[in-house]
Amino acid sequence: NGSVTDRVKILEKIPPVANPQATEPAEIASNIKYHAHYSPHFSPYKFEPEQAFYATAESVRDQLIKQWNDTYSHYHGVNPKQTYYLSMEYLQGRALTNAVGNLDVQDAYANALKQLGYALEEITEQEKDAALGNGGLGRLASCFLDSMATLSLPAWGYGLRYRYGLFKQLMTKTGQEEIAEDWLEKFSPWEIPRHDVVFPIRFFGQVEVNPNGSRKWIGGEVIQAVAYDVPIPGYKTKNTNSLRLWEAKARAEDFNLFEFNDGKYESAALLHSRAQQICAVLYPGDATEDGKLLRLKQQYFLCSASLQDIITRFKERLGGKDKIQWSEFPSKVAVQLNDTHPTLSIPELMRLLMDDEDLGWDEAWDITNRTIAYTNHTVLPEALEKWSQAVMWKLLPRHMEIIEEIDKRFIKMIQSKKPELEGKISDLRVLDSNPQKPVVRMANLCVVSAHTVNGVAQLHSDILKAELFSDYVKVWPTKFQNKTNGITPRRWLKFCNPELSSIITKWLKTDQWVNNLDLLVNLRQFADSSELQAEWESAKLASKQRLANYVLQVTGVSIDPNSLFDIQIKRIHEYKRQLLNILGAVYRYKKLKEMSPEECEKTTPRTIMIGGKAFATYTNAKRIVKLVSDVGAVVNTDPEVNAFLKVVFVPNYNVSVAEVLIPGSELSQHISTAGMEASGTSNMKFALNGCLIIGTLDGANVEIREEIGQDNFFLFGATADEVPGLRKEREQGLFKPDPRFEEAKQFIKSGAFGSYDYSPLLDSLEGNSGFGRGDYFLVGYDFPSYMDAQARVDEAYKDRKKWTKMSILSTAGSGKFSSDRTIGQYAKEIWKIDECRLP
Ligand code: T68
Repeated sequence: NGSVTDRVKILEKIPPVANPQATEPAEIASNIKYHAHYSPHFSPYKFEPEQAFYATAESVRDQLIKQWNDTYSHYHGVNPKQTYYLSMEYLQGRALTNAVGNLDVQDAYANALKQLGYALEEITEQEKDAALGNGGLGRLASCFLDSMATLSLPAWGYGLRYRYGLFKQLMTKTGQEEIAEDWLEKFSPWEIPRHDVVFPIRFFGQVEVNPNGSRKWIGGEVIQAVAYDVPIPGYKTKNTNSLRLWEAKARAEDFNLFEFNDGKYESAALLHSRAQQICAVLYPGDATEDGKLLRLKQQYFLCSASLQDIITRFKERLGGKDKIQWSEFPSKVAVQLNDTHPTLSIPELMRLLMDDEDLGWDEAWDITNRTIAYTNHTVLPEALEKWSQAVMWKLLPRHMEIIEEIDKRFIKMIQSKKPELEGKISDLRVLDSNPQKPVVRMANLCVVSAHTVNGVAQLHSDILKAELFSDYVKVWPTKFQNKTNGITPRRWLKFCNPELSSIITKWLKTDQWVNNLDLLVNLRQFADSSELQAEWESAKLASKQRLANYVLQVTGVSIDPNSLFDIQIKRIHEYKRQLLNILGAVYRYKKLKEMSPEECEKTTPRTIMIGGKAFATYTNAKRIVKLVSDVGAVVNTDPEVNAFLKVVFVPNYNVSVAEVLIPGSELSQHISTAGMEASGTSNMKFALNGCLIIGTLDGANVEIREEIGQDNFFLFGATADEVPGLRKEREQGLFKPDPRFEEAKQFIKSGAFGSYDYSPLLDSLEGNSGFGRGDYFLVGYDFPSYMDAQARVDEAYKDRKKWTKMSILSTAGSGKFSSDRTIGQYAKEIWKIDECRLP
């Protein structure tokens, strides 16, 4: 890497040429130079890494735009049934590595950048993560987009273009602090504004009844939804799909010039500032009434804009037939709701069909039902969305009329067809008319209206059928399905772990595994080969070294790549039990302190890393973050134990941090209370990268263990069917805690990790937690079996040959967890769509 003047000199020698089809390094370098000069976002002649990143990204985008246009016109011509994936969240992470990888121009780009004085990695590091999501649900949506494009499926994502995505987590003396993450600070090179794709969105107002009985929603305030397309390239296909993100904008005529000239600047621009609020932040705090209203506006904004767009395209593709066959709509359109957040699509589609297209109720209902499917991602009662009827009447009066009618007709249907469920009606209804707080239950609205409802792992889907939705199963026995989650092997193995990927390709003698992940089973036959094991271990060591460098850079803590790298990364939540992990670490630390130096030498040295964000208003989660970092501060500076234990809180966990952590992991923790984690997806990423799992029989852990073999999985803890009984026993005071559990808690209480008041956290583990649900997550009950499993881990790690074999078998058994498999099943079993591959 030369100096600035060197780079300018190099740059001078390269002619700027815009060529979206460039594949040769020299042509690509010219294309990059073209953008550095003629897409003038920066002052000319600056070609620092940042400018080089934007110019490189724009040159990649040229190619994406070409493929996107070709794909769009292909779909337009063939007019196949198309899926629309509606999600309030996408966790796309960085796009450059993925785009050049999927376009298969990685080497050419590396070479072109070399000519310009840069290494590709240096440039990709410049990109900010697009973090338009919270956690697993958002990342799942992004993996699905990758698989839909890779399978050449006519399928688009719809979402919101948040100005500020998920907050940036700063670690300070008091724990987590949130600051706004400005992913659009400069601009995003990946989005293409479509100023011609604009739809009006109404809020508030009233319902007008016409003399013929038809109804129309009028008045209120109207803002505009403008489309921004993010191209989604598939791997080994030219199909490039779209993630269409909506931005809210007020109309020019709503800017009150008269008032502005009169000095009333704020009221003059009132609608403009209200429009801006809609896409300002991902998941605005909804503790206040205004916050709730804003969140509801966001949801409706996504649903209405997307459905208007879908209907417009449906009409366009009918190719000038003067009579629209609405009954054909469900054979051209499948809409998938990612959780209940886009539920308003249901009454919105009904409204558009009835009020704008003059269809009758029965026809509109039939179309809506045959179009919409719903995915559930949680059984936690507090996470099931409920909206106040009062707020809904105010914001969406026509939709409330429609929801009331859906509710009324559902009750009637049950009374006539399933009279035995009469007593259950009040639980099954869409409206909860409890006079204290009348609400709309969004999950019920989805189940009643959608043609298919699915869970995200087998155990979760079974629980939905047996518990949460059991009575609906009696009404619609075939409505419920399972679609076990998956992850894209492109981002989560090929691109983030190139060392391991090449080894796999070498041993399988093909790189076909990248889009046929089942081929990984063929690694099993080599699991005992000492040659493969040596290569495997050296790839792991390289990734561990990279991870150690990263940890040093962001925390200042130096960790030993020869210690066992043990990682738990996910949102901080009590049910995910980071507290169990840290209590285990505390116990380990205390025992090390009691050991002689010789005894310490016999232990397995460990580096425990925990990362994740706590929701800003979730105080107990924030206390957990604080406890982890306090334990780290003591342990990491204690010379007696330093060589045997380190505890690191990895700050600001996000997609690109995961891409460094996962390849370098050897053990990962997926230790939720059984029955509470719907699936988990990082468990799949870790297993795929040859990391062993310590975990409960929860979510997709169950299926991972089946696939990779029970001997390769460190299992512990109560099972989902035992949990309710154990909670009861706990309430009745029948629980006898393990002395190790008491000792760990006592050690924290003694002030060993500082004087911060952890009592609310520790008290939550007692019978009298104040919530009336002492140790609801059963940390105390599972602690002894967790510690026993950890002891098995320590033993297993001492036998390196055996450990490496287990690691190989983890990767070999991960084929099922490709999101290509998941999306293939959605396409066939729910959406009924076929591949529509660009020739
Ligand atoms: C997760 N859910 C599940 N919710 O917890 C996880 N955002 O088990 C599963 O693997 C994953 O979904 C994918 O299926 C979430 O991530 C959210 O992020 C959420 C919840 C409410 C509102 C907004």
